[in-house]
Amino acid sequence: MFHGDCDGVIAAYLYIKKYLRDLYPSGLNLAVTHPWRAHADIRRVATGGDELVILDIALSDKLAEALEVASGRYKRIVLLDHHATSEALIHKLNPKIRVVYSKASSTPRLLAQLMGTPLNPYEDALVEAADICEGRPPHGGIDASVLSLVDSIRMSVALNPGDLEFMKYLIDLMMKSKNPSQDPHVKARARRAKSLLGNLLRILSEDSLDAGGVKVTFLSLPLSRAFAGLIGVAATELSKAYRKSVILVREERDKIVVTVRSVERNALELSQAIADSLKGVYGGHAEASSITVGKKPLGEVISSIVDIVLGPGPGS
Ligand SMILES: [Mn+2]
Repeated sequence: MFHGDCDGVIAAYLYIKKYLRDLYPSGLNLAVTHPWRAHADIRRVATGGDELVILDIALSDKLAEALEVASGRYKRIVLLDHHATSEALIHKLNPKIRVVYSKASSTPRLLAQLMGTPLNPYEDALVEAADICEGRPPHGGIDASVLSLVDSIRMSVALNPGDLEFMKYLIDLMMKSKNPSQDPHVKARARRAKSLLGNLLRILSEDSLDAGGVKVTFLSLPLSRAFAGLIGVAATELSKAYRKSVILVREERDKIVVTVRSVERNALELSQAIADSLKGVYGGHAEASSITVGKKPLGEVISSIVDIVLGPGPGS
């Protein structure tokens, strides 16, 4: 089970290639998930077997509980993750669960460190791409082919991050050492995602407000549904375009999700303050994080966030 994003799908490929090659494809049950629903997906699809592997999913109390229940159904459970917020929760896991954790730039990077053997150039390009997808700035001499990998994998996945069939398609391309950025199906999906992203960025900037050097923007329920998978990428792009931190608040059916992108690497501090004030749960990295809050009016959440960003004003 892996995270339905760029570094999640690359991590799935690398893990399978190095540790589960003999079982691929028919001996494996692949599942794609997201941090906010991983606990529910584990209950639903992790019905038992030899080994359960969870890749690139930030730990939460709910996930720890779901893994506790699942531990009775598997001989072995392995969790590999690089999210900063996971560290404090590792002690809550059943000691039978093997945890591979380090604050690496991406989960594929963590895997590369774990394997200890040098990567071949194909794998190396994918690990580099995963790092960039996770926000590490590309270094000066970076190969253009790595950047096209970033673009095509990130965008094609974002078009529908819950699409397991497409994730399997991508993993299969990588298992055959084919270049995803040259694949017609991947290219077509990436193109569609880019045109949607352009529309989304326009909507987000039109509706944004500036609060103490931070861009605060929002999406109502219908828009947040229409652009579902692209919201994280859009927040990152918006932050790059304005060279400012971005807080994107969106309404979902039964909750409010706040996405934070920080240029000052203080996303976790901001997220903690927002989560404390609105009684939510947060997770992520110094550059990118998110908070999930129970359903309340969008306007109310936005004004609380503006208050937090602006801090105590004069006379208060
Ligand atoms: Mn990820």
